[in-house]
Amino acid sequence: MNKKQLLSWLFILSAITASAQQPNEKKADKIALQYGAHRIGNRTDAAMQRWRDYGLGQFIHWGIYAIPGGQWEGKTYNGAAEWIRSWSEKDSPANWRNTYDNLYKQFNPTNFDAKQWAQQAKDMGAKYVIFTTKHHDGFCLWPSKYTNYTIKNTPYKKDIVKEVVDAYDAQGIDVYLYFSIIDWNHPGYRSGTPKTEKDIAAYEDFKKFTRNQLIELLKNYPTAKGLWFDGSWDAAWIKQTKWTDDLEKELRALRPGLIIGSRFRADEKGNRHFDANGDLMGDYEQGWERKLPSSIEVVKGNDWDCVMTIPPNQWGYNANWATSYIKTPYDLVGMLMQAVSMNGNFVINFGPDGKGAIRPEEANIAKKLGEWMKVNAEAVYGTEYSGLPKPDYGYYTKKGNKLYLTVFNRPMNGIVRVAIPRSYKQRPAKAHSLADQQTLKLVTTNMGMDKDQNMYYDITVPFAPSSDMPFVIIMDLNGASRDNGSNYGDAKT
Ligand code: FHN
Repeated sequence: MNKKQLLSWLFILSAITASAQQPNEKKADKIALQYGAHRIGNRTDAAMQRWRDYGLGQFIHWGIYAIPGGQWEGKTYNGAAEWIRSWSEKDSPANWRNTYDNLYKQFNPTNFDAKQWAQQAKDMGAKYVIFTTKHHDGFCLWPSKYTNYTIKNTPYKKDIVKEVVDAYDAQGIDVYLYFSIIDWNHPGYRSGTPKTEKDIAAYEDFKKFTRNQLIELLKNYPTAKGLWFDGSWDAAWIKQTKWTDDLEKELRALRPGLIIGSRFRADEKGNRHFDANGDLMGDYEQGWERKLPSSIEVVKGNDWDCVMTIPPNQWGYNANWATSYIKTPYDLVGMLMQAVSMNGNFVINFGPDGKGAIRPEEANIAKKLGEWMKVNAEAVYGTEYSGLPKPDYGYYTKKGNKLYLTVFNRPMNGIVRVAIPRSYKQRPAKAHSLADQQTLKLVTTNMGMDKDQNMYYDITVPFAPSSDMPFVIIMDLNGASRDNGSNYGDAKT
């Protein structure tokens, strides 16, 4: 190697090292914060490792809003169905608020079968479920001691949260309790910062109530693995820096190993998710709602989850799915692999109807996903970012010495060309298909490109696609880290 070649290699190496460091990059000059992140970097304990390995989760939005399902008296609410209580006077049926606030008196989900839900989630391949104990309307699916607006005072009466926790626990699916800070039912709830004495006292009452309910949930459901917070964006809540910080510590002390995302509290500068120093406040980033990061750099090395609706933006049951695009199992597998390929969990939302049934479209999606997961889950559970650039064929995931390529774009000539940067420590030695364990022909290919930074491995995929779903190639990364081509032809310019 001549001096020029050596210098250019050093330059490439330093560029690679710099880009590899980017995900963990933090601001150099930190400001002193009392209520910022409690920890720098990801948690390393067993509970969090378990969370990290889930890959696929289920979200369930269920509550009183499932009764109207986005419409009432022939009128259609033009928003997310679980927000229907906030229907404006101008567009809604007369006396709507009052109607909504009395709907719980008819909540009697006679088709609800927690065991059936849990079985369906298990068959889909979900490793955890996030269940709405209380959404913004304030209605509690557990018999909270601190309000009358609960399941206990409906014709159904029974503790739905307990039924869900027990059924999912029995299936080995971890449960996370969704809890909305916003509570439209509590008289002390305020969105704007309380200013008058009366408002301040009312909000103090609301804070006590919120704390009581959270402690109650952790005590009532001791197997729940974490709390999934929502509705924490109000100015009033953001201002409660010390109080929320203390409460978070109290909840964690009550339940060692408890997992809480980045949506609970704000730092003293009013920052949510990330504090003023850019450090994550919580155990994982909870900002990926109905969106996915475009590259690994964007997630900055943090744990994260993506929660996704099947229609565009409906979480609770909406009777009318006819006019919107409904994501297909293919779409969802694509999103799942995009998430896990960048160290994220992917959580698909279901909105059961007012009687407790999961709609046929969702049941079908769960079934199709389950069929795919049954064959390909090895590429999902416990895998991580491969350290390789994203291939055009689909997504890489990695576990130990195994590199998984989930192929969405099958090449016309049936040869998948895997490009591995020369700087990458491992090399594919063998390949086989996950679906049928068939060995696939793998040859190294010297493309003879000038100053090429990649090495190429051609894998013949002999099978004609047996379905319209993606398939997975597994590569054993035990190959020696040696070059598969000489540089004899490199230009001297
Ligand atoms: O307003 C809610 C919405 O209804 C839904 O619960 C989602 C789920 O992440 N969270 C809020 C919007 O961010």
